[in-house]
Amino acid sequence: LQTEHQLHLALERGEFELHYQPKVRLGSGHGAGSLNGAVTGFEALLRWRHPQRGLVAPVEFMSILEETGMILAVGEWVIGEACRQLRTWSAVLQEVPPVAINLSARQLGQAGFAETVRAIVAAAGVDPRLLEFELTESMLMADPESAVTILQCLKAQGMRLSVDDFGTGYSSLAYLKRFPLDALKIDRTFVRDLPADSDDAAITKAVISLAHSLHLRVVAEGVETAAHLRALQAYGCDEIQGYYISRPLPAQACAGWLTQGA
Ligand code: G
Ligand code: G
Ligand code: MN
Ligand code: NA
Repeated sequence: LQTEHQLHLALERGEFELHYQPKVRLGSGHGAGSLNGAVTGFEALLRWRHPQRGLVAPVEFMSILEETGMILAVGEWVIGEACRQLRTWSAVLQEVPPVAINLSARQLGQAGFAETVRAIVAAAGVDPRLLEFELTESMLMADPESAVTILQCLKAQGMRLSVDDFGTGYSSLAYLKRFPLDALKIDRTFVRDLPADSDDAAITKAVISLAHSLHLRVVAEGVETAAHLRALQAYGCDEIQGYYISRPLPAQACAGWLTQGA
């Protein structure tokens, strides 16, 4: 496959890069104007800097990485790169917010994944508490017993764990309780039509209530308008992420968020 070969070359040639999208705290007193002071972390998002095509988004290549198993090598690069970035930020800042990394099912199912992560993070000399992993419900529920074991290993190393796209898959509440989670991320499909859509409003409030009952933080994704922000604030959502706050940014462009944040 032409593209598979190209992706191998991309990894060898260092054409992958991470962009970072801030998440911000949604305290009751905050207006949109003061959000820079409330960064709680960044989500790392993979991009391919193609010499001719420019910046290529994961929708164009993630399925190939997953089908071919290349996601294991690229995923290790992502963890290492996030650690290098954390080191860079730690050198110039007193307080560095954690970076969240998306995982694929193949990575979670890989034998020795937790040990691989431990080795990468130790080699980079990064505090494991500065790393968070985002997992989808389908990844967790495919083999929940082994997911519990792997998540416990990652948690024991100090990493944070969150469920991505929450509400779009099938989670067993019994397992939600057993996974050592820190946060649920409400999928952006539930946020898009807030506050007008009363079903989405009901679902969002229910997820926030469920999360808080389980002592988890709630992050709403896909916040694109002031109306989204205000609705989520009224429902008691803890954190928000989305284009209204910031697009995913190249590392060098995060400075404004870092210096005023944490
Ligand atoms: O960045 P963007 O919104 O285009 O991402 C599209 C999808 O690709 C999202 O589902 C996101 O979780 C996924 N994705 C982005 N970066 C990574 C990554 O480093 N690893 C994995 N496994 N998925 C990623
Ligand atoms: O599946 P996951 O939640 O990891 O996907 C993250 C994706 O969502 C990234 O590709 C990111 O670029 C995208 N994204 C981030 N904020 C917004 C937003 O406000 N609106 C939309 N439509 N997409 C967003
Ligand atoms: Mn994500
Ligand atoms: Na998501």
